[in-house]
Amino acid sequence: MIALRAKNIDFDVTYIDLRDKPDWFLKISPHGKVPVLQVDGVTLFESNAIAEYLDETVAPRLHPEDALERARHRAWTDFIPDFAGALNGITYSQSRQEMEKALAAAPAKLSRVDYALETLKKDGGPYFGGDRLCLVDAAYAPFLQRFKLADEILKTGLISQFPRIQAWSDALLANATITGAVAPNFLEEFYKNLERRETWAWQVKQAAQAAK
Ligand SMILES: N[C@@H](CCC(=O)N[C@@H](CS)C(=O)NCC(=O)O)C(=O)O
Repeated sequence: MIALRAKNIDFDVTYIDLRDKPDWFLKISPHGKVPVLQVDGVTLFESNAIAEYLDETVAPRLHPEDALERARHRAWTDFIPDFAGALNGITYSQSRQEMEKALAAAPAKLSRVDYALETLKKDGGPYFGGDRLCLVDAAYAPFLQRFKLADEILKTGLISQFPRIQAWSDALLANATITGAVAPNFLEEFYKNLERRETWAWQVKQAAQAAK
């Protein structure tokens, strides 16, 4: 969605209830996951494949022009499962103990991204590749966006331990191309998801509300 928006591409979006996936969706999504993109009757899946297809076919280019730099960007996009896993492990933990364990494990992953921001960032940022939004930004932003919400409740201060990631996150989450790429009921659904998954974050949120 971020890549589509960054390139001003006309598109229709259908949101899927992932707890009740429609048959038509299960037929086109090989592993039953979102996102999928349909182009001229062809279905693409996997965020990175979709983003790269869009990048190769519609201007402006979001990946670096230089092949070596592009490969490094791709590598950092491939690191997403580690990064997202570290943040999601905290967000969706179900007890204080589980949350603290995930919190203790996260810096090992975040410090890698912090290092990448230090070594790859050109022209002082604010984005991963310099002053223009790139595909690495588009790939990491959704996880930073959700973690920010969770951490408003959990108050771990994790991201602030990594000033470069903090600055990056602040820049990404101040960008309307990114913040506008979520469903209209995103906030409500995010909190409902915390509740459904019986997360520690939800318990903390409830306790804070009860104490008011
Ligand atoms: N590697 C895939 C991961 C996609 C993914 O995990 N999607 C999640 C939502 S963010 C999903 O559809 N989960 C539903 C499920 O696993 O049933 C990608 O980047 O497209």
